[in-house]
Amino acid sequence: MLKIWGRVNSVNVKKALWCLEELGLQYERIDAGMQYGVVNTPEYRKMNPTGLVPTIEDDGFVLWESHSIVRYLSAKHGAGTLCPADPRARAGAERWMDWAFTFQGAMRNVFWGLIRTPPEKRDAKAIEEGRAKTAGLLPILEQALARQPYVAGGSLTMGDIPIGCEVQRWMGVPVERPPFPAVEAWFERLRARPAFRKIVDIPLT
Ligand SMILES: N[C@@H](CCC(=O)N[C@@H](CS)C(=O)NCC(=O)O)C(=O)O
Repeated sequence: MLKIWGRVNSVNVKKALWCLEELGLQYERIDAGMQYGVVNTPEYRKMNPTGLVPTIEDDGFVLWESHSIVRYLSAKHGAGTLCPADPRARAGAERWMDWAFTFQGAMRNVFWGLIRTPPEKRDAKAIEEGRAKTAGLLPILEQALARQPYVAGGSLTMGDIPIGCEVQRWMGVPVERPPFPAVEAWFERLRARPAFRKIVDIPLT
């Protein structure tokens, strides 16, 4: 059975888990990272020299980097669905996967500041800068989703997975959010999916 290492509150682990669930695959998850450790053991470092999560092992094939894992699983088990068959449609989906790391970078101080830092230690300036930067990126996603229900077209693809996980954090942090109706409608479509509710849309910790 496929194995995945990573704690459930990691945004990057969520991407791989959501993909596994969408594809209906069986897997064994092993807690790793932060309070669980594991990532600094020689055995883990041999699999993943970055010491980060997630990592998967699929019948002897080891892979790390969450977006590469989502690409791999989608190509192997979701060809024509999560992984579009047409090269241009596939590239369109992958473009949003790459852009999700831009979004993650903007959100980093907002998430860490408000969710993982005690109030007395928060850097309000860094949080506000991150909030403004994230709000400044959202019109790009809004324009795409005003044209079509999912980032790469009419149905859910791997392109929605990383950015869906990142936007869940944006929707969950206590900040002022300018209205983005198409993004909000897309987020509700994601929320209607059992796999998204089970893996991604859980309280932020
Ligand atoms: N680009 C990598 C980044 C992985 C990463 O930064 N993972 C974080 C969790 S989201 C991590 O391992 N943090 C340290 C830890 O949990 O111990 C990926 O997408 O897989």
